[in-house]
Amino acid sequence: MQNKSNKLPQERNHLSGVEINHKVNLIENGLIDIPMLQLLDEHGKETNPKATPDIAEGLANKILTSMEYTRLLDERMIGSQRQGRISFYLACKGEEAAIVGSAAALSDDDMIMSQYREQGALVFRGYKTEQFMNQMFSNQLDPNKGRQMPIHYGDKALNFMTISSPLGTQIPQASGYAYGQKMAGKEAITICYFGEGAASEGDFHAGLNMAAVLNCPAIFFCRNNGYAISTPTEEQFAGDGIASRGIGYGVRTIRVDGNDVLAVFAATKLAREIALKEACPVLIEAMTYRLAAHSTSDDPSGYRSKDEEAKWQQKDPIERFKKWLDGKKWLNEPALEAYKSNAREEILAALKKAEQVPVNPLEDIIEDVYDTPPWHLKKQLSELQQHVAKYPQHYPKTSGR
Ligand SMILES: Cc1ncc(C[n+]2csc(CCOP(=O)(O)OP(=O)(O)O)c2C)c(N)n1
Ligand SMILES: [Mg+2]
Repeated sequence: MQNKSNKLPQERNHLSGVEINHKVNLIENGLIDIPMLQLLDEHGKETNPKATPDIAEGLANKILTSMEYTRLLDERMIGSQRQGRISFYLACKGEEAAIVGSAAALSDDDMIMSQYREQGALVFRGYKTEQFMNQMFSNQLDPNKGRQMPIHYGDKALNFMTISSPLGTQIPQASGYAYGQKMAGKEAITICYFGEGAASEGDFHAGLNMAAVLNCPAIFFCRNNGYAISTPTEEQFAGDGIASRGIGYGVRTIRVDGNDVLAVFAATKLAREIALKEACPVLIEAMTYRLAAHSTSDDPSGYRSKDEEAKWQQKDPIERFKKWLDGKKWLNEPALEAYKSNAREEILAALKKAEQVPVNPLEDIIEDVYDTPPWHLKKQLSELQQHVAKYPQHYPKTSGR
C-alpha cells in the first residue's frame, strides 16, 4: 500500500506511477492511523520539551487572558439571554485553546473566516467589548445594522470576515480569498474555522478540492468538538475523523490535541509557514469537546451524560495551560484575578450601555441591496411602519428594559 512512485499523489498524472494489483484487494478503512500531536499532557507537563514552541512570557499571558476573557464573556452573555436581554448566544467553553492558540500563531494581516464559535480569535485580535455588545444588541452602532442574529460578528479592520449562518459557506470562500491573496502577492494567508459537522456539507469538499488544485495558501482549521448540536461524531461519519479527508484531497494534514494550547500554536505556526512559502492549503483537525450547550436554544442533558461532561471538564484547556505557566513561574494569580474582575465589570458596563443605544431605523430594512428599492419593498415597508405605529408598545426603540 506504500506509494512506491516517490511522488506526491498530486504529482501523479492520472495512471502513471500507480502500483498494479493482480488480485481483488480491498483497502481497509483505518489503514492509515493519523496520530494526534500533544505537547502538554493533562497535568500541564511538557511531553517533549524539544518540541515546545518558543513562546515569550508576554505572548503566553496574552493567550491566557484572551481565553479567560472569552469564558467570562460567554458566561455573562448566556446569563443575559436567560434574562431576555438578547435573543441568542453561543459559547465556546472547552474550545478556547483551539481557537486562541491558533489565532495567536497568525499574523494580523491573515484573513480569518470563522463559523460562529471563534469569538476567542476576535478577542485575541483586539475586538473591543463594546463591539461585541453593539453587534449582540443589534443597535445603531452595529456595522451590520442589526440585520443578523447575535454573535455574527465581522470586522474589516481586524481582517475578520463577517460570519454567515448557513454552515460551510465560509469554506470555499476561504479558498477563493486565499487564492486572491496569492495572486495579489500578499504576505498573508487565510484561516478558515469550521466544526466537524460543517465538514459534512458539500461546500467543505468543494472548498478543499479547489484549494488543493489551485494551490491556495489557506489553513482549514476544523474544531472537532464531538457534536453537531445533538449528533455525536459516531453518527456523523465512519472514517478517521476529518483529518483523513485532507489526505484524500491531497492536502497536508495535522491532527492536534485541541485542548493543548501549545500543540495548537505549534501546529498552526507550521501550517502557516507551509501555506505561505509553498502556496498550498493545510488542514488541521483539533480534537476537543464542546463543554457548553450548542447554543442557548439547546439542552445537552437530552443527548449526553453528566459523566461524559465531567470527564472532559478534567481536560479544561485553561487549567492545563495555567499549570504550565505556573511551572515556568509565569503565572501571577493576584494579577490574573484583578484582570478577571476588571473584565467582568467592563463587560457588564458595556452591556448596559449597548442596550440603551437605539436600534436601527425601520427604513434600513430595504436598503443596501438595490440601488433604488423596488416598489413592492417600499409597499411592505410602509405597511410595516403603519403596524409599528399602531402597536408601539411591542416595538421599543432600544433593546434595553
Ligand atoms: C446549511 C445549514 N444546515 C443546518 C444548520 C443548523 N445548524 C447550525 S449549527 C449546526 C451544527 C454544526 O456542528 P459543527 O459544525 O460540528 O459545529 P459546532 O456547533 O459543534 O461548533 C447545525 C446543524 C445551519 N446553520 N446551516
Ligand atoms: Mg461540532
